[in-house]
Amino acid sequence: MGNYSWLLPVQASSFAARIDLGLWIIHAAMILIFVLWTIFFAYLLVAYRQRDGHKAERIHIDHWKSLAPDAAVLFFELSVVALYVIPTWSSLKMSLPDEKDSIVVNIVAEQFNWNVHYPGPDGKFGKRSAALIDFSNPLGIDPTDPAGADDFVTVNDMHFPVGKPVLARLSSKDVIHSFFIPAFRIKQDAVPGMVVPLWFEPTLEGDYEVTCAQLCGVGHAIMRADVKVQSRTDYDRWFASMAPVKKAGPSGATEEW
Ligand SMILES: [Cu+2]
Repeated sequence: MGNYSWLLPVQASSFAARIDLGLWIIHAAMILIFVLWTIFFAYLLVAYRQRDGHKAERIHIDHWKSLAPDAAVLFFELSVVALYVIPTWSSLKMSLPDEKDSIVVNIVAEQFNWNVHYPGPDGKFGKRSAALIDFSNPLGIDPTDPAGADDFVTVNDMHFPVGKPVLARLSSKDVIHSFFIPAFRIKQDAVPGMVVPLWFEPTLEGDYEVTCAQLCGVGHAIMRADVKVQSRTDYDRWFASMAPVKKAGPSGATEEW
């Protein structure tokens, strides 16, 4: 895929550039420190090399002065935490977009798939029950709940419109997984027994990759999904085409998704 090359993946969400800034700050600082230390070591090797008329001697070191480089690094790190990390974390993680203005989905991880539960045209999620889970109903949506009648579930295939926040409630059916879309710079653990909210806003139409970032079993490496960011029109067309085709079985249960 053209979205991935030697450097960072394409920036396809509203906060991708901000996350990348942190990566660049840290890398630039590490390169600077590496270069300065290398020059310093090279200087010591030459200045204190073995040669006639010189012999090793114990010299007095001012301990406070010798701590100056460490103090500079510590000052830099605390500055990054205070000026970049805390403000970024609080603005991206401590508040969520309004449900009214967002695409709201439930994302349920399992060995080794990503299930996405869309609420259907009524915008309401039907009740789910673990007892109702089977191959045709991977999330156990309760067919007797009217709110769930138009819900649909996709497996390893998610679609979102460009320029609108996506609010996802992330959970897991079995073990800990981690929802990771490199192009959006979003990564969040899916923990069994917890529903963890996350959000992102896609800013670039295209096809991107979702992977699992937490070793979760033998199929971890193939636990991936496609995320398609579309224009609003294309998204609406896709959404309308996904309305569940219902056939009442003997139990009245929805048989096809
Ligand atoms: Cu996984």
